[in-house]
Parts: sequence; structure tokens; C-alpha cells
Amino acid sequence: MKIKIALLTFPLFLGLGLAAPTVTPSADPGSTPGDLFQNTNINISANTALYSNQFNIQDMFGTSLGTLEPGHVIFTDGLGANATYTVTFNTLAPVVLGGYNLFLQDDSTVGTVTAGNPGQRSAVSFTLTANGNLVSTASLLAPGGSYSSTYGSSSIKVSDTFAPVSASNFVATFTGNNIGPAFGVRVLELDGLAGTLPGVPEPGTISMLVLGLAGLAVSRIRKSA
Ligand SMILES: [Ca+2]
Repeated sequence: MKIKIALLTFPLFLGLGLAAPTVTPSADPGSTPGDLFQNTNINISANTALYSNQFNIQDMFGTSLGTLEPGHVIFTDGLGANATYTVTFNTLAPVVLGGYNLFLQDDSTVGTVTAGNPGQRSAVSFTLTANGNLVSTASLLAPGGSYSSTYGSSSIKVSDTFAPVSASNFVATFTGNNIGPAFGVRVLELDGLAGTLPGVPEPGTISMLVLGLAGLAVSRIRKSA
């Protein structure tokens, strides 16, 4: 009798074990329905070098756009024109991702031309892969283009949504501009937007189903005992 109950409750623990590791989206400003790419939710496994050690790659996974310098991400200028810059990271548990918000900035001097190089550090395109699959490609600018007219005063927000995917490994790739000498792309924030897989019951529904089946099994044992 006791052995039977122990065996029958095993799937209950299994079910709860599968539902336990979750990544809760933060209520990040501007990120509806919630940001899955938070420093508390992810590990960064690789990234292209930053401009200097005063910058921190984790600043693009925060809860705000940060201050101008430091407080956001600037990749190295040393890779030259049209270079690509990548950040590889994984969430602590698989997440269902349905889109993103990306905030970028450049070092534009359009209008004043004090440096003679408008639009430095702006990215011309962005791609995101989830578990090795390309889920989004965004063309941001023509080469040589600029986001804003004043240095550091404005940013662009790029949003995309796609068929939600369950994944835990992500690669964000930025392609830089061809305006030198400050080539390193400048990233303020990358928010991962939570999605819902079609036809998949909520974890709470699964738990209730497992509990119900366990209860049914126990009542059958009691009847037969
Ligand atoms: Ca964020």
C-alpha cells in the first residue's frame, strides 16, 4: 500500500520539478509584456570586446537606458568599418520569447560637424538567434546613416515580434557603420519580450492536472484497499 502510493506520487514530483525553473519577466519600463533579458535572469558567455574597462556589457540587460557614459555599452572601435559585434548569453531557464526592444545611440555630429564624422557608432543592422535559429533581422540604417542630429541626445528604439520560440541560448549581433574613427556600436538596452506558445497550457494548469490525476489514483487505491 505505502509502496503503491510512493510510486503513484512520483509523477507528481516529476511534474512539479519540470514546472519549477522559470524566468519571471520584469516589469521593465517600455517592455510590455515583460523583459526576459535581465542581468538577474541571464549569464553572458561571450561578447566582443568593449571600448574600455569603464563600460560593462551587462548594462544592456538592465532596467533602464542608463546614463550616457558610462552606464551603457560601447564596443571596441578597433574592428574598423562594417564590423560585427556579438553578445552570446543564456537565460537561467528556457524562456518563451516573442520579440524584443532594442535601444541604440550614436555619436552623431550632424549639424555641428565638430568631428567631421556624423553618425559614428551607429549600427546598420541587428540579428537575434534563439537556440541557433535566426528569429529576427532588422535593417536599421543605410551605411553612413545616423540616428540623431545631436551627440548623445537621442536614441532609436527598434522593436520586433515573431512567432514565439522556447529557447535558452541567444546571440545578439550588431553590424557597425562605416563612419570612422569611432566604429564601435553603442547599445543602450536589449529587452526580451515574453511570448506564449500556441496550445501549451500554463504551468499552473499542468500542476492542477497532475494533482487531479494523483488524487484520482489515491482514491482508487483507497477503494480497492
Ligand atoms: Ca531591460
